Amino acid sequence: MISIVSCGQRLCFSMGQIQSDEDKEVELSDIQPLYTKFMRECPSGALHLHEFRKIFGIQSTSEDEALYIETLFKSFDTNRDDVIDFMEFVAAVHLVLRGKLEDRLKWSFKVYDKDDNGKLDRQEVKRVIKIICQLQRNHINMTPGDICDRIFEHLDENKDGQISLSEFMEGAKKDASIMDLLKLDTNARGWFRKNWAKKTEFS
Ligand SMILES: [Ca+2]
Ligand SMILES: [Ca+2]
Ligand SMILES: [Ca+2]
Repeated sequence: MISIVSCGQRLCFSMGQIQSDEDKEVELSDIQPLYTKFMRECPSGALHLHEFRKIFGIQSTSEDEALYIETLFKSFDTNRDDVIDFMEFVAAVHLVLRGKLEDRLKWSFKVYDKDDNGKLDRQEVKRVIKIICQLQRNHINMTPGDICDRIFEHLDENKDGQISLSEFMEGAKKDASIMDLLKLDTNARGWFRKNWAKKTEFS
C-alpha cells in the first residue's frame, strides 16, 4: 500500500515493503511536472507496460532492454495489478533518484528475486547480471557467470546456495564493486535521468 499525505507545502509518502524508518519527503514542486507528464502520457491514470516503454523512449527491438524495462516495471507495480498508478510512479521515481541506499538495495533485491520467495538463487542473479552486462558492454569485462560466482562467494554467508535479504544487504555494503551491480545504480538511475527526468526537468 502506498499512501500520500499532504502536509503543508510538502508531500510525505511511504512505500509498502521498502518503507524506511523515516517517511520520505518530496517537494511539491517536484511532483507537479511529474504529474503533468504522467497524465499526458496516460490520461487514464494507470500506466501499462507498453506506455511505460514509450515514456522511456524504448522503440528499439533490443530484447535486453525490453526485459530490463519489464523487470523495472514489475518492481514498481507494488500492488501487482499490472499497471503503475501515479502513487506507485512517484514512489518509484523518488526511490530511484533520491532513495536512501538501504531502500534502493531492498528494491533491487526485489528486482533480482523473480519468483518472489525472499531468496535469490543463481539463476535469478545470473538473469539480472546478464541484462546488466549486455546493457553496459563496455564497462564490464567479466562474464555473467564469473560475476555471479563472485557475488555468491561474497554474499552467501551460510553457503546454502541462496542469498537472503540480510546476506544481500550486508554483503553489498562490504564490497564496492559488488554494490555497484547490486544496487542497479548505473542502470535504473541512468534510465530515469536520460529518459524521464530530463524531459520533466526533475533531477
Ligand atoms: Ca499497480
Ligand atoms: Ca527467489
Ligand atoms: Ca545463504
